[in-house]
Amino acid sequence: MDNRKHIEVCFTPGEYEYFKDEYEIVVVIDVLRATSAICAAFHNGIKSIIPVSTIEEAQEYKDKGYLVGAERKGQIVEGFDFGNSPYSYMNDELKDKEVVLTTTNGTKALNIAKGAETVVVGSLNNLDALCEWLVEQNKNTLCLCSGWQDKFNLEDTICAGAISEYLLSTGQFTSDEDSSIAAKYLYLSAWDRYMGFLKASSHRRRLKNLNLNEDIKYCLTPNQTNVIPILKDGKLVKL
Ligand code: 3SL
Repeated sequence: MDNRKHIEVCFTPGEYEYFKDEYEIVVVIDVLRATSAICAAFHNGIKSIIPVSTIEEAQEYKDKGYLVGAERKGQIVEGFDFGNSPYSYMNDELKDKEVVLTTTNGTKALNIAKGAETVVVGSLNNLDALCEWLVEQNKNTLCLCSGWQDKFNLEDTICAGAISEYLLSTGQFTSDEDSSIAAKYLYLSAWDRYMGFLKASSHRRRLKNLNLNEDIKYCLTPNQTNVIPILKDGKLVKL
């Protein structure tokens, strides 16, 4: 009997319904930039983040006096406190604070996954720490890529492929889905040159046009932190 656990990849939130219910752990990935910013926030001592899907929900929290980050199409939404840059969260004033965050795709994916037994946040920035923890858990695991407006994107898929490759290399895990195999091969083509490989990717172009090159470099640099944000009762906290 094959006792190995599954590590699989779902390319977009729109496909999640075909995968859900089979996995104990869901890793939500939005490399550019939501899950990288969330990891940066916890690395810098934030207490918790409430991810919300819509600007309306974010506004309700703002009206109640919360600090609220809001991003749409790469830009800070007018009237909110900050957006989605990892650098916005490297700020001592946010230490031990609870903030609310809404982003185009990342917080939407987190909310779609929230019915899963365990939901954690993945990025290239916390890659090794996350993979070591997933191996210890030894549970069926799904990487949910946030994509861009329900379309496939390269950077989240490459990160999912990196996680898959690490877990498969232990011999404890197996992958069946073609999406998982494709993610692994994309990662193997890109692992030593993320910036170059992603040069033509749609979201890298979008962010470059907004002069967000430093954010891109930060988000594509692996293993800058050991934090693993986890969803508990609708809030992200540090594991
Ligand atoms: O889609 C998202 O959640 C964001 O990360 C997009 S952006 O990088 O802020 O443009």
